[in-house]
Amino acid sequence: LWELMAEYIDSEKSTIQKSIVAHVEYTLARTRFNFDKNSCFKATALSIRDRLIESWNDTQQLFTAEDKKRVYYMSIEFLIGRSMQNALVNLGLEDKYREALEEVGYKLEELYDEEVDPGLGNGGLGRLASCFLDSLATLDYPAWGYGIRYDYGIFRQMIVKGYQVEMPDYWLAQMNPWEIERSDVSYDVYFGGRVEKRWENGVEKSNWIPSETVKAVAYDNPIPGYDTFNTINLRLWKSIPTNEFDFQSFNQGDYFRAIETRQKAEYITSVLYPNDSTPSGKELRLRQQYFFCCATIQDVIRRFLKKSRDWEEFPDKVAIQLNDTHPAISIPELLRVLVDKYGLEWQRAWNICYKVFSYTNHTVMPEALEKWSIELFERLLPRHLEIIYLINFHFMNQVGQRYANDPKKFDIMGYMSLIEESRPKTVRMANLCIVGSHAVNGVAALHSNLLKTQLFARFHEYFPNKFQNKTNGVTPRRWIKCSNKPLSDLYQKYLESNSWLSDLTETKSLMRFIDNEEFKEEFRLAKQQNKERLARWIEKECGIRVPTDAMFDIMVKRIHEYKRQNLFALYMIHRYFTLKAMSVDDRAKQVKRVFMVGGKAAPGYIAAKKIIKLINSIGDVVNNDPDIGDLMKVVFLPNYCVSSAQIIIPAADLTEQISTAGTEASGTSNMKFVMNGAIIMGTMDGANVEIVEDVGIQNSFIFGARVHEVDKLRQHSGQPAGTRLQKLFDAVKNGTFGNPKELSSLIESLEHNDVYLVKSDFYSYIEKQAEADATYKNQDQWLRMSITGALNMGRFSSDRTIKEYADEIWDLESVEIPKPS
Ligand code: 26Y
Repeated sequence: LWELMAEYIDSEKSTIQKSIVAHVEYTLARTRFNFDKNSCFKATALSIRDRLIESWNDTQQLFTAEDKKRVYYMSIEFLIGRSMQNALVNLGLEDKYREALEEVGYKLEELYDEEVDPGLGNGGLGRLASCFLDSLATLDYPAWGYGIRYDYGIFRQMIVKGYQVEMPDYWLAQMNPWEIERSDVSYDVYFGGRVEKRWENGVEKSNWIPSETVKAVAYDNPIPGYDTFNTINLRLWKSIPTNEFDFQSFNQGDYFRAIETRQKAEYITSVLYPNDSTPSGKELRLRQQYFFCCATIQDVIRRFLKKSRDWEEFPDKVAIQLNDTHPAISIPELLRVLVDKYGLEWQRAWNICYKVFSYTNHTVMPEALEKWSIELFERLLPRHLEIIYLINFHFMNQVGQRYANDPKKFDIMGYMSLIEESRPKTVRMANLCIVGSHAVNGVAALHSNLLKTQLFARFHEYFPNKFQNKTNGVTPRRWIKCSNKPLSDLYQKYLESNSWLSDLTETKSLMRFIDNEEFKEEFRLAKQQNKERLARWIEKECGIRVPTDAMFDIMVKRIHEYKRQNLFALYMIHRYFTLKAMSVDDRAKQVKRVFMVGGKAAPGYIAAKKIIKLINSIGDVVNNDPDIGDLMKVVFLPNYCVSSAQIIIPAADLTEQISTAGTEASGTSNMKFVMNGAIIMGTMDGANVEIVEDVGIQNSFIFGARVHEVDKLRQHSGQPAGTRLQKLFDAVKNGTFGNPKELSSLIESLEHNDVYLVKSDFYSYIEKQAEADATYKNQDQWLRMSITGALNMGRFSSDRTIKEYADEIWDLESVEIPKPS
């Protein structure tokens, strides 16, 4: 048997080698004389893609044959991250490829680093979409992702003299070996113009006569599931000009105008908006949204109509999940197509429509909700505006009837209306989504409750059954298996299988080893290896040497006032001053810490950029102070992205999850960190609440105001800071850390209008930090807390989340390619 096995493995190995060599020779047209690392990466990627295409084809054929309901996950962002390792892990081929490549003279891990990291998203929302695709494929659901193929992803962040500098991310400069261009799959998308009315058999009919056309071309990205043959599709749209349209200009000899129109068309998908949570209100952004909704709806309908049938069946075959309000125009777009193109009566179209859609909200902060000015909407999408008015007309009638005898009737209607009677008048995209969907969900229990009781309270009263919770999750394939080899090997060894990767709750059974010294030592060593890997990365990227016997205290996420990187910075200053005030003997007894912060600030978000500068300035002072040495280091980790997250997260001892209670909808890095053995320093916000439920509050450091206390505390946001905090404020204001002309506004806003309660949470924060130090001194206790956390995170696998969506929102069944027996 062994011989047979060996021969089989060997043949697999040579198949891999042959396929790589064939791609080097015929696809890349290279020889062994110019076969470098990057061409080896490309050839390897292409050989993996060949396998993906096979399973992808089988999967699509099966989905078509079975004709079960499909779910379409619509998201304007997908933060895919690198694909090679993920594909190999999911296909179960990582070891075979490693061996095959070794003989060719390359280390697989080095090839991984050759891949660009597609950053087609800003942060949590985009990364969630990608974790969801991984789980949808793994659980064999008939699912598609739909989004935009931006030419430029999220900017590359450079830190120059402590400031963020944004560089364009032209990620397609090198060929993208994963995607499949489908020039045959394309749709026209229209903008502008006017609406014509005519009467047919006593019914008014509308016809949109647009003034602009562009083409949407499909680019398909295979998404393999783990331990299954199913491979699903992420279809991203690119905009290109249409030919017919400019014929006229050409004929009239207006050559330059024709070229201009063509460039305008290409412009639509050229760049991702780098604003996280602050709507830009820009025309191009609305164009992007409609562009991708229009193409997607056409594609979905075409697939539905392949089997001729009744429109009433549409909701039995199609579920569309809206990832926030960004794809909301899909709702009026589907209605438009059903009514104007296929001639359905309004009420019939409406009954179909709301059953198809469901909407996920990702924020409770009112200023982050999307609104589009009526003026812009009318200019770009005149027919859609009419349809939105019509939806609103019917809805307002119903609301008016329901509250007919309520003295506040008109207030309630004003609040629920899809139209805001402000200057300028706007369309409220969240209200459109709530009314046009059969289910609305938040992304963590606390957040979903806030939606019901605060932000959407009136809607919840009106549609009590619409509101649900779907606590976020992350994929253990990327976030443990790919990013933390030492921990994965440990799980494999003690669980004697890899089935924990399909059911993360299995790791809990390892709690039986919590007193086993050998197990604990191996767990500790795994963390140590990850810390050393990160230290090497930091030395290479930032030129700073950090001690790996220090506590690694890490905060990585988009820079935002509500997330409170400023609170973390103030703690660093506090700790620095405390150390400075100590005797040499006392200093020697302190826990060493390396503070790390990473994250991008939206280019126009001045306060966020100042926070980056402040942290770098603190680093300049602390890192160069001979009194401090290795006792404390402050590092800003540049260009935080999916691929750096995979190195950073597994190395953390402590993770800062310190948003003001009630502001962070869920957070997902909190899950990744705890799964990888970090302990939470955090507030009772977002999914922290549920994580603490499962891992135990005694295994976390929880501080600060609870959500029910926040409103009252805000009323005293001008209160004095207290002596210890005021001292830190003064230090920034008098220039101890960076130029006070630039940075003191950060402090002044806390002094006068501390919206996010930095002052009132500060003292309980530093107390918890002291407790973390004390605990860290007891390494055995720290290790137990860390292990207990990691082993109890089963619920936060995105597999659990996706099963809940499938059962409770989409009514979806899995369709699995049979495994060969
Ligand atoms: C309107 C537009 C500018 C916009 C663009 C991006 C608005 C919002 C966003 C992104 C939001 C986002 O990433 N939200 C995060 O979603 C995560 C996944 O649900 C949550 O874990 C996290 O708390 C939330 O901030």
